[in-house]
Amino acid sequence: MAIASQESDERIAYVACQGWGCHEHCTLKTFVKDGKVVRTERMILKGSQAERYSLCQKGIMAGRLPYLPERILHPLKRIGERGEGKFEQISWDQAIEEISAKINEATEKHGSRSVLMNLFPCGLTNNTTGSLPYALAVRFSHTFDASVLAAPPVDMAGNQSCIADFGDMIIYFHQNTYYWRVHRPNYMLIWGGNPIGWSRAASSSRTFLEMQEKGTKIVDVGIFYDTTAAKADQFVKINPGTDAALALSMANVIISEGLYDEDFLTKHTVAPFLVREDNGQFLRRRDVQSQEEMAHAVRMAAGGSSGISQGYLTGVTEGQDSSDIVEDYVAWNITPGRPLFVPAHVTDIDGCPDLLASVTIKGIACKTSFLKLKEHVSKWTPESQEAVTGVPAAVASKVVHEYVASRPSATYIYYGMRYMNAGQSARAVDLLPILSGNLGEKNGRLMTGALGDGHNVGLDFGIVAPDFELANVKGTAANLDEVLASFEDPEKQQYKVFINCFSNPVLNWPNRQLWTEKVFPHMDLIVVNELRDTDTTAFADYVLPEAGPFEREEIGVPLGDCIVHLGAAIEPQGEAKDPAFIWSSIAKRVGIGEYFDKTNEEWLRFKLDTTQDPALTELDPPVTLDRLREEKIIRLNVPDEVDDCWEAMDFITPSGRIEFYREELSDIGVPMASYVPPRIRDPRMKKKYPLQFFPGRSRFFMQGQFTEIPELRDLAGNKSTVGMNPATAFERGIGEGDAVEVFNDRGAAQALAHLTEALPPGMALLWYAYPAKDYLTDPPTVLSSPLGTAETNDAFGTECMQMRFKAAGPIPITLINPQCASNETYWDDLCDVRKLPVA
Ligand SMILES: Nc1nc2c(c(=O)[nH]1)N[C@H]1C(S)=C(S)[C@@H](COP(=O)(O)OP(=O)(O)OC[C@H]3O[C@@H](n4cnc5c(=O)[nH]c(N)nc54)[C@H](O)[C@@H]3O)O[C@H]1N2
Ligand SMILES: Nc1nc2c(c(=O)[nH]1)N[C@H]1C(S)=C(S)[C@@H](COP(=O)(O)OP(=O)(O)OC[C@H]3O[C@@H](n4cnc5c(=O)[nH]c(N)nc54)[C@H](O)[C@@H]3O)O[C@H]1N2
Ligand code: SF4
Ligand SMILES: [Mo]
Repeated sequence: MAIASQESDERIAYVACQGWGCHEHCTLKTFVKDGKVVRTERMILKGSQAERYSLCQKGIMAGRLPYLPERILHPLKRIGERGEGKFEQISWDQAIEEISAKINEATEKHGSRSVLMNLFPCGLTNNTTGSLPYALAVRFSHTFDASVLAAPPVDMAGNQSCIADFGDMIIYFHQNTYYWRVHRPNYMLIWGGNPIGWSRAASSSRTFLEMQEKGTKIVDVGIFYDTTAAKADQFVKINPGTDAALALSMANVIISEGLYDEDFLTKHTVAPFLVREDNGQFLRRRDVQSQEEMAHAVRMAAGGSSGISQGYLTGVTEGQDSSDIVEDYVAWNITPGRPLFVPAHVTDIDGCPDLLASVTIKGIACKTSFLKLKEHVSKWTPESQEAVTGVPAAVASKVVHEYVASRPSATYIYYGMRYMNAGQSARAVDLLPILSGNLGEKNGRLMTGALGDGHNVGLDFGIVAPDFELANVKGTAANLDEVLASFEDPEKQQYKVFINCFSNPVLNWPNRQLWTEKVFPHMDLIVVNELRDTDTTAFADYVLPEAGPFEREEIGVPLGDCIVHLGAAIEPQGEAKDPAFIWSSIAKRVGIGEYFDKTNEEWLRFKLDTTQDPALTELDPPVTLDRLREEKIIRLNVPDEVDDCWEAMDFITPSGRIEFYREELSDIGVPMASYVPPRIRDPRMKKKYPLQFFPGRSRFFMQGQFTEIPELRDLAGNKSTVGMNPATAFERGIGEGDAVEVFNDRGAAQALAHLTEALPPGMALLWYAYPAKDYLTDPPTVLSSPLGTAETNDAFGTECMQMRFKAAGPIPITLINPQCASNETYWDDLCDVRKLPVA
């Protein structure tokens, strides 16, 4: 019975996996012995979905993270040049004193907004339910009135398409792929991304494979033969960045062959609404009725008129007055032909709208947005798209016909389309579930960028502040291009202090030179709050060691249905401190101590005691920290069913409907999804650099994390390689294992060649996430475009963010996770490869 007694010495704690940024949100059942983590296992929750968790290799190895040599154990002060990575160990007192003094100095000279905070939380565990490191950093920015750097342009395909089509992104990001294990579709279109066995390596991979086993056909649209393609029933290989052309041709098939769901389009989309030919705006009641007519309509409604012909004579919904109705949308009744007025957020139209109407009312020529879409997509047929996408016409036609005929069919768009035109590509793919009505099917739906935490339980995301009036929230958002512009113009807000928390921009926010040469030299102080040595800490003046997920106590709602006591598995290593210590210490010395009067534990109690969310407040006995410490996992008061964000079909777009036609975008020429060639297809550029540069994410790392764990490094091959099709290599005289240089005008990186038929000719793939110190020369991202600058901004990106802020209403910008108004171009740069001379 030695085994039993050995086991009885072990303590169990639950810890959020540090690879949480893969959006699987796995939680590690962590076994602790003699104060050390010995192993991690998957965790079993409570309720009908208790078994939904799995772990990937990273979760199984995560217990190594606290003990790695790269771990930062003490506060550090730079002694070498920035970038050299030479530091001395100092005391917390000295670190806090010196940092605070510099913040005060910058504030005196340039105002508190000269403090620029990078708070991008993707790589932070428990980020979607308001973990304390995030919440307190945000609280600091709000109380200090600092500038918060708008998040880097990542994952823009889903961000922009959700904003344009459905009003915002966050609502749709809480979806979990587990949903499809319960509501299995007949057909699954995975478009742009590599979820199976790679980017969604745990529960989601299981979902897809289980679905397939039960009969769902999986079709994957991608550019190379990745792990998802290998598992799919059909792989559709497409030329990089050309997805909109294929998707628009499929939309054309659905419309021209009458395969669309008229009822769905009429109720839930802007399809019936007339658009003015003169200005591209939706026709409004004020355009066709006089003040008098509208006032009359309101009176009629108030008097309880007969109801016959209501649409024409009154069309006034209960509760509307003459000031609301001016904005009503206008549809066209089939017989008799007459306008139908439709207020925003009303689904049932009183009449029989003609989806294909083209009419002139009061001298204004109009067409329905559906007719406009029909005309817009008509140039893209399965045949015409072939030259652009490389997808044979017969394949395009077969896929769309099967997708429609297999209803309910589902669509999963992930983030693989990382090109300047990503938002347009994803909007085009959105048309398939919208037009076919599969979006309205319980066993169909669309997932775009699912963050995966299901029921969105409000534990005060990002602010820890029911004590806080929204009006008191200070601070502002700053785009990187504004920051860069400020260096050229002393009249503008100057930025002098850079505080970076839980992200690694020098590695992950291309390009590297942007930070090291353009931003950092202007900063009087760079503070990095980290767990480990990174490419960004190398440039810090001070590094503050934070207690990691195993070490600090937290509460979290990993998948939306259970609240879990997290962390506190082991003591903080070295002198690492919890976030309450770090932020309170600085706050006291920069004049905002009153807002930071609690310890980590007190914040957790406060958070639980003040929450207003019925998922928690209606539990009996109430969830206190003591109860949670005891029970570890408590089932929340949420429905047993998986969360379904599409259920209500009420959208926060201006019309309350799905807006595949967006009037705000008509002035910039893209009211509807359009094919815009990606930059890598520009013939002039291609002449100079013929290959697509693809710095992709590694299977065994989570962005820049896990790269130090020896076992995972071994799995990943221990070094970055340049993947190439043999034909591409042969043209350049390159063989397997040759040392090569990948280069373009921005820079060059060296690695060994790896030849593989899995990649199409014309690309060079580097798994990018190894730190700079692993390369003999520069790391690969020196070749990438500088994201978030004028080079990657455009009118569409800017307009998307404007629409997002407008939809959010009066909420302070820093509370809605401001994101760069630019596009991501991770795969949208060109390069060439040459063999290096043998040394
Ligand atoms: N192992 C691991 N998992 C991760 C991460 C990690 O670093 N490592 N990172 C996490 C994060 S932050 C994110 S955002 C997600 C991203 O996860 P995904 O979106 O799934 O992955 P990406 O690496 O962006 O996408 C790469 C895939 O996109 C496809 N692709 C590339 N270009 C095109 C194109 O033009 N058209 C189409 N249709 N497909 C194309 C390729 O076939 C390629 O396999 O992964 C998360 N999961
Ligand atoms: N070339 C290239 N670049 C890319 C991508 C790509 O595919 N190719 N993918 C892009 C995408 S989609 C994303 S989302 C971004 C991700 O970019 P990042 O968010 O920068 O990604 P990570 O490498 O996960 O960085 C998270 C950092 O936070 C630290 N950290 C983790 N937990 C804590 C904590 O509790 N406290 C503190 N203080 N620190 C913590 C980790 O040690 C790690 O260094 O990268 C983007 N960059
Ligand atoms: S890295 Fe692996 S174990 Fe960790 S959350 Fe992602 S899938 Fe789960
Ligand atoms: Mo991401």
